[in-house]
Amino acid sequence: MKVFGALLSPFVRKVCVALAEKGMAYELVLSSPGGPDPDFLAASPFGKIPAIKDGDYTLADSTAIVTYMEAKQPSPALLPAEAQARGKAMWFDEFADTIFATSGLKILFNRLVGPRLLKLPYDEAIALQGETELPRILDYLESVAPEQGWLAGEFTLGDISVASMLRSLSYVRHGPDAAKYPKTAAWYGRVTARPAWLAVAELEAPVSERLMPKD
Ligand SMILES: N[C@@H](CCC(=O)N[C@@H](CS)C(=O)NCC(=O)O)C(=O)O
Repeated sequence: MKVFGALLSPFVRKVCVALAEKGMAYELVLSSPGGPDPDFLAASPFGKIPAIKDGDYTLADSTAIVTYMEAKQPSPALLPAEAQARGKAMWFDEFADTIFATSGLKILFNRLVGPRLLKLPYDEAIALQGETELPRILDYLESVAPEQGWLAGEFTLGDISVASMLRSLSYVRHGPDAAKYPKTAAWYGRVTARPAWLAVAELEAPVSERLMPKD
């Protein structure tokens, strides 16, 4: 399976970690939003990352892709069978991809992706706005982060999605803060110690070496 994208993106990292959790082989094809690879554009009708090509089958959107993977290879499950746990897993995935990403990406795009990577117009005022929105989101996360184990009881897509958003924010100095958010930081530590996460982190290492703040 080909995954089009770049590992700085929380959505791309989420798909790669989910594939690694399932032990499914993939090739990461470095792609930026918008193109120009025709295979990527065919897989992602709106030019967003990630997208996949699996044989002749193409699909965009991280949650759609993981849902496809889950049906294709149900074990180990990332979406629980039990109703309440599945509902919570989807909630945390949605929380990460919409509420958290809406604010977090204001910072990531306007401090890193726009100015340093894609050389696109950026606006520090939008980054500052994202920063004012983050505390409510991080306070919520701290209130639901479990003392042990995972966000939805068992380990699910929700853990991967939320941790991946936090990982991307560490590129702009908004990663987990153990002093302020100890339960979140401990849970994040558990997610990022899993072999699947570590395998993707190894792929991401050249990106982090280049772009992570040094102090
Ligand atoms: N809901 C989508 C969001 C994908 C997304 O917005 N990706 C960003 C990169 S982090 C992107 O491609 N942005 C470019 C654009 O919106 O045109 C998913 O989960 O895959």
